[in-house]
Amino acid sequence: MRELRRVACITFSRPALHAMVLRFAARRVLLMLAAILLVAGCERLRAETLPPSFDIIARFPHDSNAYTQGLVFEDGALYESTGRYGYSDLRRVDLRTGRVRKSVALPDNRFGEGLALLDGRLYLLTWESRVAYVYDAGTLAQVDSFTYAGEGWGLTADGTSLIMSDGSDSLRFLSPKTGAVERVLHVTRDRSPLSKLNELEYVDGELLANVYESDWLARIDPSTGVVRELVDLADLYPRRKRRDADDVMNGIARGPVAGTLLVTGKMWPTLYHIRLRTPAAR
Ligand SMILES: [Ca+2]
Repeated sequence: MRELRRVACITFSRPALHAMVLRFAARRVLLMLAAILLVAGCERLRAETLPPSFDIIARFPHDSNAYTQGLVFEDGALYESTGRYGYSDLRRVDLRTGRVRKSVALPDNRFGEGLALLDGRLYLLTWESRVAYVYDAGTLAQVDSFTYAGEGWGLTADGTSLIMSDGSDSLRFLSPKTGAVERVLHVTRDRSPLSKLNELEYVDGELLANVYESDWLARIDPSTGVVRELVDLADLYPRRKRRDADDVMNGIARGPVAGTLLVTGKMWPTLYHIRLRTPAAR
């Protein structure tokens, strides 16, 4: 008992107490570091073992001088709009060979942007010029135009309205006749705005969007704006293989087979025919 009492009454000098506190703090830091490394290792392992989010069905040649802004495929015809001042155009392309069958140049002071096809007419945006050109899809002859506010980035159509992105989280639904705004859809992911929405494609009741400067493809509910899934397409054309001239991923079109897509990037040498491994596609 006397021994126990003595142990219970042990007192520490101040330097010894400081040393103990430091040792205790150092141990906690080491434990936290170990936990962080363990979690990071698990995340890496999980990323390495995740199945790819898509299957590549085919690869087609793509004009590596095409600064792809809009991509549309319908009834066997591939339409593409390209950007940059002095180089912008609208073109009809042979899917298999990548050859440009017919093209219409935009004025040198117009920077081509998104492209949509609705009721036999092609609609093409011009970034900051606030004018949309309307073409006959058969002849590529310009038949009309209208103006819009702000910037024009991506464009698609849901069968009734044009849907336009402007680099923000907002998508504007426009009247194809007048360009008037019918409604604005705010896109969110985990209740936060998802901005930098770029090229668009409306497929099977869903909006698909490239997210500028990323390899993500956002699957958006067109009625609520909620992102159902962000599909990572980074492995489609791995960054380590991209040439200096290759710019960002951009360009989505419905594919020639149901449930498939055609995707590419600005100045990319290849256009990919893919099928997403999403729940909706399974
Ligand atoms: Ca498109």
